Amino acid sequence: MYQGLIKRYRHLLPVDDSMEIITLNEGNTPLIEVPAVAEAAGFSGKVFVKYEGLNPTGSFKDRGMTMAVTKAKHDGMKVVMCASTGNTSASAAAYAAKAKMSAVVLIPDGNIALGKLAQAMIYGAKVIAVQGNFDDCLRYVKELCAKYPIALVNSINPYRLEGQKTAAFEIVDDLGYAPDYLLIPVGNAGNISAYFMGFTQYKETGMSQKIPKLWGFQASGAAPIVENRIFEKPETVATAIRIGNPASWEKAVKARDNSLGRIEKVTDQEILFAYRLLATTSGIFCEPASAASVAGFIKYAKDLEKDSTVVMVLTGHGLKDPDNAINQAPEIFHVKNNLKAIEEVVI
Ligand code: AN7
Repeated sequence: MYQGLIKRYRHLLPVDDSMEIITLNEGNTPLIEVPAVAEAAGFSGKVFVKYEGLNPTGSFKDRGMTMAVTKAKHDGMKVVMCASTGNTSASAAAYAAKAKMSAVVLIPDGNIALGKLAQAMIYGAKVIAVQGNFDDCLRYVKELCAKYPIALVNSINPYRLEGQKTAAFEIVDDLGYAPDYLLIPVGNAGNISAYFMGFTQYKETGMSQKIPKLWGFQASGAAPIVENRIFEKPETVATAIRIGNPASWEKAVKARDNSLGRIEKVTDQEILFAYRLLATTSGIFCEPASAASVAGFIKYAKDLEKDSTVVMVLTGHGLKDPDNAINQAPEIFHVKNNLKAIEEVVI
C-alpha cells in the first residue's frame, strides 16, 4: 500500500527512524499525456502534465508540508505558521490537524481563491486576512517565527523543498528517463528550485542521465525574476502566483541557469486561454496559476527542440478556484420545470 512520499523516497530525504512521519499519503500523482495540447501548439514531441492537483489538499504544497510538519513535530513545536496565497495555508492547516498541532495562516485579504479559504477554515487553522499582499504577509510571519517558538512552514523552510523535490523523482520513475524540458509556474520560486534539486540528485545517484531544461513562467503582472526587479503591486488573475518579491529568487535563477533553462512571462489572457484549452481538449482541470505552464508551452513551443519530451507541472486543482472557472466557461441554461423547455435546449 502506498503510504506517502517520505516512505517511498526516505533514502533520499533528511529523515531518520526516530521521526514520527506526518502524512496524508501525498505524492504518487499521475503523469498524463496530453496530445491535444501538443497538437494545438503545433508541436511534434511527447507532452505530459504532472497533475499535482491530485495531492490530498489539491496542490503540490503537500509534498513539502509532510516534510516540514514531520520535522516541526519532531522538534517539539506546537504551532506552525505560514504566509500564503492560499495553497500553502490549506496544506499547512491539514497537516497540522493530522499532527495534532495548531496552524496560523496569514493570507492577503480578498485575494485568495474560494476553495483554498474554505480548506484552511475547515481544517481548523486560525486564518488571519491581512490588508496587504503576500510579500507583506511573509515579512510578518518571519518576524513572528523569529520571536516565538512557532515553526515557519513557508518554502524558506529547507524541509519544504526536500519534500517537493520528490516530484522530479516520480517523473523520471514514471517515464523511465528524464524529460528534455520541465515547464513550471513560478511564484515564490520554491518549486522550480525543488525540481532542480530533485533532478540533480537523481543524476548524481545514477538514477537518470540528465537534468531537464527548467522553464519557469511568471504572470506578466507579477514577473520579478523575468524583469529583474521587485513588483511592489503584483497583479494577476492567477492569485496563487501574485507575488512581487520571491523568497527563493536566487535559487530559481541558479536552477534556470544551471539547467540551461529560461524564465519567461505569460499574460493573464494567455493563462486563461491555456486554462480553458486544457479542460476542453484533455479533460484536465487545473487552477489558473497552474495553467501558466501550459500557456508557456503554447507561447514558446516554437523554441523547443523537435520531437523532445516535455512535462508541464499542474501545481493545483481547478476546484480550488470555482469563481474563475465559472467566469471562463460558457453560460448555463436556466429552464422551466417541463420537458418541452428542456427539449428545446437539448436539440
Ligand atoms: C497552484 O500558497 O506561494 O514558485 O502561498 O499555489 O513554489 O511559490 C503558492 C504558490 C504555483 C508557485 N502554483 O509555486 C502559497 C504559494 C500554485 C501555487 C505556485 C503556487 P512557488
